[in-house]
Amino acid sequence: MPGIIERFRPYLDLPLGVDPITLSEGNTPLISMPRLASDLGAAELHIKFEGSNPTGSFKDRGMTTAITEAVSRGASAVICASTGNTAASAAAYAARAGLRCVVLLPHGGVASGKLAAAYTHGAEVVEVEGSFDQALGLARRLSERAPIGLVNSLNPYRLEGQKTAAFEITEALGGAPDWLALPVGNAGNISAYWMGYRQLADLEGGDLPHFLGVQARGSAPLVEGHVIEHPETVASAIRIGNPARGEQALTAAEESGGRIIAVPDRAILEAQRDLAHEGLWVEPASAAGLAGLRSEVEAGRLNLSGQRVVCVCTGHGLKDPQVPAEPTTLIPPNLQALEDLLKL
Ligand code: AN7
Repeated sequence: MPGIIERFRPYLDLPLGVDPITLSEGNTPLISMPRLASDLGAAELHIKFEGSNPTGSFKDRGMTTAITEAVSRGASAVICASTGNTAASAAAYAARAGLRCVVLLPHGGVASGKLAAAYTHGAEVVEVEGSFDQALGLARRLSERAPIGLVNSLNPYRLEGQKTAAFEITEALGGAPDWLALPVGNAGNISAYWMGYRQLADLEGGDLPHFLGVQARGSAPLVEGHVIEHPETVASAIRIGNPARGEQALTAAEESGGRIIAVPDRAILEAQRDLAHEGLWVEPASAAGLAGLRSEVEAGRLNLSGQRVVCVCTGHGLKDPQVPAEPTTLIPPNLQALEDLLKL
């Protein structure tokens, strides 16, 4: 399968004539969720399941473009700060390209599967005694002084790749959805989606979706209107207090006729469980979009009647398997014990 660069090359602002560094990212499923749609009072709800990208998150779309561009400039090393998914993706694509990769992680703040991925792909993993925002500050400053390319979403080529998810959704639905809900952390992704939809509307006409960007309540700088020094949330991927593309995200939400809101962790975990009970295991941050839709509908601020809704689930649950201990039952290896237990 071709990756997103080959599929969407004419629509991407990328240096010409370089071979893509790709892991066949993109082309992720759009999964219909009729029961959850009806709970929301919506005509249709589809999940864009970005967890089925090669490293388990949407970051791969932006990393194929960022690493390809870095290679085209002759870079030999890249760096990023990360709450985990960017690190895993950068490590994988840098490995593919034969580049040195350094990842800066907030100490103790990264899910186990993401940390393991970064190590396994051969990145140099550095933990910073501080927040993601502080780690990003370091990565940014180093990249300005030393020959090492920054592959966080401050890098415009990241957004070039990530906007292709908007193209795929429009392709699959035959048009833009009415509402698009997604989590917001460093705010690159919502900015990229808006670039994608705007580009399509300019080229082909058609409607633009309204955006519902969702932050976790303890990490909601774009809702509170100021930097959060010590962001807190169970959704570690979006534990970000000073989003690099915050202004752009607010503009995108406003221009789309939508908004950015915050939801409590409890709502995020409920949405994660409900998606899992529909067969889709996403990481906590990825459930924020659904949690946000529910909270707006319940509060009477959003009427989805007759509406086609897409919710972007950004990362796979397998990378963040920290779930509250579910009771399991231990039995001796005999049929009677199993029948007694299951009451069959
Ligand atoms: C699953 O990996 O910032 O608003 O360093 O991993 O574009 O930041 C991850 C962010 C949503 C938020 N869902 O996207 C990182 C990082 C998942 C994520 C987001 C992230 P942005």
